[in-house]
Amino acid sequence: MLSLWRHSTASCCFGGRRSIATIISGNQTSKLVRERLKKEVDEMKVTKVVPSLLVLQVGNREDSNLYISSKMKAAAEVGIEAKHVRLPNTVTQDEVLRAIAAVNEDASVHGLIVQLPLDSVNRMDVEMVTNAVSPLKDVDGLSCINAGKLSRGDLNSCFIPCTPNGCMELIGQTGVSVAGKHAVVIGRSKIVGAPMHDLLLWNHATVTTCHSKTRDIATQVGRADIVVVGAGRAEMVRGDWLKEGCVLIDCGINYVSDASKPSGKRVVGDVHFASAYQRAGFITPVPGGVGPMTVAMLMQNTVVSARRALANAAGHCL
Ligand code: NAP
Ligand code: LUD
Repeated sequence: MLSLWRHSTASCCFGGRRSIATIISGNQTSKLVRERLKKEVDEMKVTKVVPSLLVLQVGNREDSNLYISSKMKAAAEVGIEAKHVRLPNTVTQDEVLRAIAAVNEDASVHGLIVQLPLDSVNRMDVEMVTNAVSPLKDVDGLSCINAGKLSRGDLNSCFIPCTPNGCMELIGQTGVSVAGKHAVVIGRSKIVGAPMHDLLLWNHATVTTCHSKTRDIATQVGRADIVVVGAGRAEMVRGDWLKEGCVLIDCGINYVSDASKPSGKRVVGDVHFASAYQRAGFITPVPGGVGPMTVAMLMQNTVVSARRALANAAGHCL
């Protein structure tokens, strides 16, 4: 449990309440993952295979640029060869599909992701674009083949989406076992909520998934031993919703205006940190929580993909 921080500030015991939460650091946990992967990539060098990743971006969104640059930096650190291809926002869907098909055919690339959202002036069918990525290179785990395997509990033969996979790593850091626990997921998107539900379920939690039509979310959350939030609503989950001592994982990345910052904005999660910190047993911060784990898990999936490609090539030579 190297990456847990017990803050030394005075703990709160008003009215017999327990003390403040332990912070689960994604910055520290992701660093450990990157160090482990670097060793694995170094060991692969004898095989002359260097894991390689291609990140395809459509348009030029500022947030996507930031996330992609973190991915490029992590890849360089681990020893993964990474390429960032940016197509202009005037590109057509056919051109995007052709670019994907070309990478699918290129045996030197082990991982391909299409950064979302697609920032294009033309109509794009996102489902068609994500499904065009070969399931064997789909290191984001967003194609329906990988998502289908995950939903059936076939966890060892699919790529698991990076954000939920990172959340599971962070939950693992707490030492709290998932099996038999009641977990609540807020959100049902293809990239966060739905795969998070599947992962918790197949790790034997009893899972309730909430969404925008769920009535009385606070009551649902109050029953949970483990809460994962991916709603995209700044500071929505309040401390007084929580069961005392729960594990609280905040995927939210929301930019709110803040005149005291040079940029005029700051990033907050989907959890009201100050109140949740008084009640949860473990909590992830934003920034420095789930975000860096998303990047680390992408590196892990890319290394796994390269290893599978190598094993396949060896099989063909026999
Ligand atoms: P999304 O596609 O907009 O999905 C949001 C989900 O939350 C939907 O299922 C929606 O319900 C539900 N929801 C929205 N408002 C709600 C409310 N008031 N109560 C209950 N449920 C509500 O967003 P996403 O891509 O999953 O991302 C969610 C958040 O995570 C965003 O802040 C995003 O920036 C962040 N994110 C972070 C990472 C990371 O690495 N840290 C990665 C991906 C996303 P409906 O289905 O009914 O619409
Ligand atoms: N699309 C992602 N779209 C957006 N935060 C990310 C992300 C790093 N195909 C596809 O990379 O996995 C994806 N695959 N996503 N995201 C969000 C989502 C995608 C979000 C945050 C971070 C990747 C990150 O490193 C830092 C942190 O939380 O500490 C910095 C946050 C900040 O803005 O300061």
